[in-house]
Amino acid sequence: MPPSAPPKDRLRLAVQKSGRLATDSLDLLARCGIKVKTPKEKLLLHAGNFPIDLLFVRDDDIPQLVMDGVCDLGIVGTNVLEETALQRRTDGDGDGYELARTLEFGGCRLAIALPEERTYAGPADLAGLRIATSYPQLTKRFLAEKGVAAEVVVLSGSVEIAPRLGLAEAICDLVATGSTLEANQLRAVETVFRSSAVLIRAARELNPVKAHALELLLRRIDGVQLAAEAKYIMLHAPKSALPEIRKLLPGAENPTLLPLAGDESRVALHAVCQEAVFWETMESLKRAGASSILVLPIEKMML
Ligand code: PRT
Ligand code: ZN
Repeated sequence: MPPSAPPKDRLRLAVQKSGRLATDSLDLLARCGIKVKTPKEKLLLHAGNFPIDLLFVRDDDIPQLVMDGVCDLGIVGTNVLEETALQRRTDGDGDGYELARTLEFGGCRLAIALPEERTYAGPADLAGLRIATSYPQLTKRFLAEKGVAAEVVVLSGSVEIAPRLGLAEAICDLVATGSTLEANQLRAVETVFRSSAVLIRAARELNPVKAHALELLLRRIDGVQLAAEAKYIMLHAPKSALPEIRKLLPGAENPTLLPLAGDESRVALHAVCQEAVFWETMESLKRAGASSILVLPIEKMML
């Protein structure tokens, strides 16, 4: 059993113990300078260099750990979060949490899929079907919004084989690449919910020590996410080509211009590009007169 209440001076963050969000969650924390040494055999780990403890649990438990006040923070998919919140509202339980940050991993969608051979013209075609899912609340909400009466069959896993087993005519499951659906001769016909990982926090107020730690953590997450796409670009260019070259740099503010030794007509340009720099951009820069183009990754940013 997890400890009942987080300590006064350390944040407690629930993360998935193992699964699709586990590695990305720990990677994000590591890039925020939060390192936990011991492997995840332990339920609760203390970060040595930041006032935060990590609680390793199943992803399904994360929303309620935060909503019940056992953890201050949690990293979870919005699919699980919204399903839990709807269930708790149905059960009359509180569902207090706040979205702290949307994270750039765990992207997927909850979709209704039908056997490939089945025709589909719109939601009305789902009427009277049995739809197997691990997300009954989100599925029922979608059906209610579309005014469709269908039966929802709750399965905890392997939902994609339900039609073959004769348990249902349709499924409502998470889709990322679509290869699981394809392997089971199913095709997605409706998107019920778009999901990504998020950092959530308990709705209650934190004491000043924890509030300060959370503020630092959020700033670091912003720094990591800002830097994810950003690139540092360096190139040489004729002074006359600078207006065109500056227009080609994606999301760059004022670049730095430096003289080149022994060449009055050309300069070195350094700039931070906030957006991805593709090969096509580099080729356009080259055509505009740039040379010696270097694109470097940026690890962290603080604006
Ligand atoms: O043990 P625990 O309960 O913690 O883990 P779990 O098995 O319930 O969840 P896990 O690790 O599979 O997923 C955790 C979270 O990752 C989900 O709640 C989503 O927020 C997110 N996520 C992102 C996904 C996917 N992509 C995904 N593709 N979760 C599951 N899938 C499954 C999907 O259910 C289907 O079986 O992958 C299959 C489809 O993938 P494609 O690529 O073939 O379309
Ligand atoms: Zn789970």
